[in-house]
Amino acid sequence: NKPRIGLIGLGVMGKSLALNIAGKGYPVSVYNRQEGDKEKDIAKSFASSHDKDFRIPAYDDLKKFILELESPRNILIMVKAGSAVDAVIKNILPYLEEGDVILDGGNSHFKDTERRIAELQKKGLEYIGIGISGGEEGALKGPSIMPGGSEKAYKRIKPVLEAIAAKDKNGNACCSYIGTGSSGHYIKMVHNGIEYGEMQLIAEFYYFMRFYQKRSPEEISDIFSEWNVSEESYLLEITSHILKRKENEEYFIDKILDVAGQKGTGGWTTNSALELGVALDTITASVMARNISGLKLQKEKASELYGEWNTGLVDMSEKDLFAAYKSASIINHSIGFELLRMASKEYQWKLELSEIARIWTNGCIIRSSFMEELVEILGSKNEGHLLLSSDVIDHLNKRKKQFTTTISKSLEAGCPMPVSSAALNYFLNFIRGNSSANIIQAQRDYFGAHTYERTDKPRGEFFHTNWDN
Ligand code: NBP
Repeated sequence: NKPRIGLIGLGVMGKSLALNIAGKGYPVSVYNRQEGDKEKDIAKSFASSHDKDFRIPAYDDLKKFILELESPRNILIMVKAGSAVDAVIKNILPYLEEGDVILDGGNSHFKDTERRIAELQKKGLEYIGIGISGGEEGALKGPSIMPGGSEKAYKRIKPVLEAIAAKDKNGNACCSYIGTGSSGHYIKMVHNGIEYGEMQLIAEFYYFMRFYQKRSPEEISDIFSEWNVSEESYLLEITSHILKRKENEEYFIDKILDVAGQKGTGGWTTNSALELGVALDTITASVMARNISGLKLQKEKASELYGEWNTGLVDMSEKDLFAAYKSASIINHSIGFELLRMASKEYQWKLELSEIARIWTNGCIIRSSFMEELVEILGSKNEGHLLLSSDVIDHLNKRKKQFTTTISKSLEAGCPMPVSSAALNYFLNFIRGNSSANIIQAQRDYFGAHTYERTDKPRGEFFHTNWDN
């Protein structure tokens, strides 16, 4: 008896997931709201355009849609995160019965998921927050799926989720029960944070090669293709494709306005790191880089006022650039996984980091050969910071000179490298046994009597100095 999924929200992701579910032989019914003068009957026209392949019952009447799903129901919500999810829950609640499960497959904020779990539990309903990554194509062909919440409820729909998920190199589903509460949505948020960092890193190396080495998009595309051989990465691969594209003999990339959008998950990751007191340099820098890109008019004015800061062509080999890119990317991943480690402790989720890396090896946007490596590294009982693991130390040590020289030369030439330089700064800060923080502690004690610990006394003992004497 295969569990039926009732899917609400036939946007980009909802449509692809419905087809994926039907294609794997699981029954699925669909509903989409009818709004104003929009195309009539979104659900029915979707179902009829695929009726040669699948029979997908489609509804424009919410009550009928819910009541015709056999109990206990499995309702997958695929709508815009935020108030739309609450609106859908409010609208379906009157028709639900104890034991029904609501699955939220959107990018909901983990705290919203936590609140919804608590509210729905009181009504005898289960709620599963599912992180889904892979975009439109992934949703259709096999995304990476990160379900968190009630394990009992998860087990009921596990066969469907495993069937539609991408498969790792051993043929296992890139879908795994993450943990209780909002852990599924939390790790999807951090996945997106790492993704922000990786995207910005590639953008920085493109920008450097394009404007500080005067290479054409085509040449850079070839370089990214080469890098993609040693460091297979979905984001490198698609950027290489992007850079090859032309429109009327001109590079298409030059037709795209350089103002970056964002839907929030990167910033949420930064907020969470601030709440937990975790350093998140690269991911935060990537969010800020998107924010600065929005100051388009002021940036154009500033470029006139400050004149050319570009000191000319920078002679640097593709090998050196790759070494710097790879180092920064390793540090960006380490920072993301460190946040997961600390969040797992704080929220008592018992996250299995190696398993999380495994379900990120395929289907999702940050899949790469390094993610494959991380499955092993994180699985070898590494309990601490990833930067302390021997494989990562080897990676970074052998590229030390190329990393520091590349970043300092590019900055010297006037090229903005927000994430690459944040990675280098984080790393340099991390690998020094001492730091400048004693000055901070002295300053805090000086003006605010905040006290400090002493190097010649045990940790936990606090002292104050009367600095006027
Ligand atoms: P779309 O914008 O393509 O579709 C949004 C859907 O939400 C539409 O079906 C829309 O109905 C429905 N909706 C909205 Br908006 N407000 C609603 C409301 N108040 N009541 C009922 N339905 C409502 O989004 P999408 O790209 O499919 O994304 C869906 C979720 O998946 C989001 O949380 C997104 O962040 C997440 N996600 C997206 C991607 C991606 O690559 N696109 C990847 C991973 C996760 P309508 O048609 O009537 O407006």
